[in-house]
Amino acid sequence: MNRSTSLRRVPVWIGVVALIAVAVGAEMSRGNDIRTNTLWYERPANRWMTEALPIGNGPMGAMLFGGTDIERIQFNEISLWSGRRMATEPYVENDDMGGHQAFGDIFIHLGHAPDKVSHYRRELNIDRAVHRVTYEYEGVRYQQTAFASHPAGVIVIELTANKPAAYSGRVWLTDMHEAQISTSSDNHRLRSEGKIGNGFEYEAQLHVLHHGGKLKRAVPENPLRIPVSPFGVSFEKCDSVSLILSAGTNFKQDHTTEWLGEHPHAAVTKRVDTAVKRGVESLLDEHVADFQALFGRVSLDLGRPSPELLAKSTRERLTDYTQNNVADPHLEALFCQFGRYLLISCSRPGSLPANLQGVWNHSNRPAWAGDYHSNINVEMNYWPAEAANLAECHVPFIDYVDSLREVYAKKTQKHYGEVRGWTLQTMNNACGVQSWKWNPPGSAWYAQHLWEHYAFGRDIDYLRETAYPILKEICHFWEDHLKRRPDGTLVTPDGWSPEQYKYEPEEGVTYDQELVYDLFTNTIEAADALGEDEEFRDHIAAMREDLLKPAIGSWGQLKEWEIERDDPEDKHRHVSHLFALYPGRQISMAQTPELAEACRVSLNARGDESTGWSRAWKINFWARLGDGDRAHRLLRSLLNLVTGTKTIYGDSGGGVYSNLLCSHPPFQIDGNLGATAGYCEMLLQSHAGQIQLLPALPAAWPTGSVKGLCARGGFEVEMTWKDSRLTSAVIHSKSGQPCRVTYKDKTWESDTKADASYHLDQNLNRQGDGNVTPE
Ligand code: FUC
Repeated sequence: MNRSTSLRRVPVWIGVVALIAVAVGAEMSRGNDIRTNTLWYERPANRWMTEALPIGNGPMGAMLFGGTDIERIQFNEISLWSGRRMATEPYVENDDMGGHQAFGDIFIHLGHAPDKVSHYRRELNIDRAVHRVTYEYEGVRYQQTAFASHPAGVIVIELTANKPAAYSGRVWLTDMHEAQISTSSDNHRLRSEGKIGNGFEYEAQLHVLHHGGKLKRAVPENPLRIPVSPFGVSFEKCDSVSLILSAGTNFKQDHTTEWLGEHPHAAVTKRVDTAVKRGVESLLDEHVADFQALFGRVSLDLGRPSPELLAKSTRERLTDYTQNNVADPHLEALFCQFGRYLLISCSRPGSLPANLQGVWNHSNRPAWAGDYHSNINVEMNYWPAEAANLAECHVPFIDYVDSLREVYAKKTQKHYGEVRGWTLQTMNNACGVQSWKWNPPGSAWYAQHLWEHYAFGRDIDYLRETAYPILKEICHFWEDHLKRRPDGTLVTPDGWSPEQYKYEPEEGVTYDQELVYDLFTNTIEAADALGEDEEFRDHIAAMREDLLKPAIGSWGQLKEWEIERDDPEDKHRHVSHLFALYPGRQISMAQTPELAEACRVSLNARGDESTGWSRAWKINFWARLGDGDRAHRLLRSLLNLVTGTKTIYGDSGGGVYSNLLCSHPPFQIDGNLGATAGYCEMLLQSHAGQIQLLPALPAAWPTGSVKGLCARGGFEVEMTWKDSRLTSAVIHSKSGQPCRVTYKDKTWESDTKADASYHLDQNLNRQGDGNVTPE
């Protein structure tokens, strides 16, 4: 499936920004520049989940430990799934969805005893997506550089030293499913090739390059005290050693082939061969340019850190922040950008979308199967995609939805009887198998993402060819499934407010009603944009009128159910009835202030502390309520340093690990990505027919600047502020849509000119001659 039409055209000026970013990145990488977005630590990682650092190129991810005695690089491929594959012909009912699988590890035995190592530093520079380990051992300065290249499709690890012949050691490749591991006759390449019971074939190849010294087959003796294949490669007295890894499966995103494609051998071989010929330096240059073309679009400055803070490792800064209540807006900005880093690293066009752990997974039985969870989690993964200027990273999710329509339609008909369209269950694998509870408005939630990709990007061909047909078929489901009461009201018949176990399915649950409303609104606007399908559009608009609407309950709360069951003591992590506030737009401060106030009452009752993702959602809610300080309080509560990895559903354990990965617990990436969306909502909103500048700026960020955030209608925004007041703004219009900009009580209306930038001062007066700067 080629979605190239859905990729937005990148205006020249973004390219220029990217080039500047490349130059600044190169400058910054030399020192400890405060502009650098870097996570760093004084010790190697001991634990995968809480300490190791992630790199990824979309389909492949790796977690790096930075060991000096034994280095471990654990890796994944997004399509390696156990469980069944769903097909339509013949259609067989099945709910064995298996789980996302771990792939393998690279172990490098270097033998540099930790107690003799000095000047150790392990860092992940997220401006460049490069992981680096440096240290001294017995008078030699060692350096490991690792990155995951999207264009080359490989992971590269380079070991260098400041003295010749410094490297002697061994490399092993392991596999999590007992594949055969072979070593090529020239000892340069290790290869694992296996098959999972469900028919998925997979392969990894690891090429070992060296300068100086020699390579030979490692003897079966294993100093690692961990199970590895009998053969590895040993290197002796090398000046440098580089490892090039690629992996793949025969997964194909096509149910008509039962999700199976070609054996990955040829593609993996080609990627590794090509990368070996290119060499590490050229691969690194290409990787940094590719990564920065996405990452460099947004810069965020929330305040300069003191030299004392800068001298501290990320773990120490988090400890100060969590335990000593130290203000650290620079760390907060880093956490925002870390979400963008993660999304770029695990969600690139051409492969599966980010699952519960993105792509990083060290277990064959990950929590909740590492699945695509439809009642909040996979959607939250994609909340920042458009607003944080990563529209391309949204494409894997859109392709995934597209790939499942037909299989989901079959199952929907089995379950609901004579209905058109489709919806889905809560737990989902990559190949159409679903399990656990039905989530009737789940497909409407997916449809919101298809709409948002258009709303921000304004690619009318994408809307016509990809998004609209899907929106329409999901509307068909609701046309057939909604129940009309004698008084004319339309209600969803069998709803469940996730995951409130106490109640049986019932009519008119707020979560369902709001999602159907959102679907209808998006479909109406889509038909208007296309100028087509008037009759259907009007029919949907009439149905939307009749939908049961959100209502206010006896204690001022937004009612979660039609029957008043809301308990002010209920601290449930799901806050599904506030969908209409965020990410929906049925409720807003500007248009429905009373309902917005009811959301505030509900949120106060629910409380702040919960699982990681729940805290992230609440940042977005408070931002939409225009309460920057409360949103910031939630951000602080999410940036809570924790270590526990056992599953907890309640209010303890939610936060982040020292590697900044979000803790549900355990690790779940939705909280990282949902938080990044939250920052966007604090700084810029565009859901209510206008662009609001700094709608929820907290007192904790009195001075700052942001560049590159996106607004619906095809806009990019740059702002500076000082003493908690806007000082300047540049609105860049890509598509020439009219726009209304607001800041506090001021408003400004734009012309309709594509590819134009409008420079505004703090009073929203245009600055400069002629006011419009065409590109
Ligand atoms: C939902 C949540 C859980 C968890 C799971 C993956 O079911 O209720 O907290 O995040 O998804």
